[in-house]
Amino acid sequence: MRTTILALAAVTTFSAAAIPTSQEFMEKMDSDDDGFITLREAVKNTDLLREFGDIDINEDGKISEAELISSDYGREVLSLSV
Ligand SMILES: [Ca+2]
Ligand SMILES: [Ca+2]
Repeated sequence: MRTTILALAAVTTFSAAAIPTSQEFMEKMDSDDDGFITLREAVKNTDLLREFGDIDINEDGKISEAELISSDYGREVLSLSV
């Protein structure tokens, strides 16, 4: 029984550590669901916040999914098979 619980815990940990898709990442960061990550929403993620200026290509103060995908940060963080 104890082995089963440990195995389940291992599986859960593994899936939680899986690399997110850009859509999952946007959903997680985009608190108000407007399709963009604003600076205020990016505060939750220090790495993202640090790269914010580089990711926000058109400098409108928010990150779209397209900007995220085309950024170095996005390529590193997200599992993009395209
Ligand atoms: Ca938003
Ligand atoms: Ca932008």
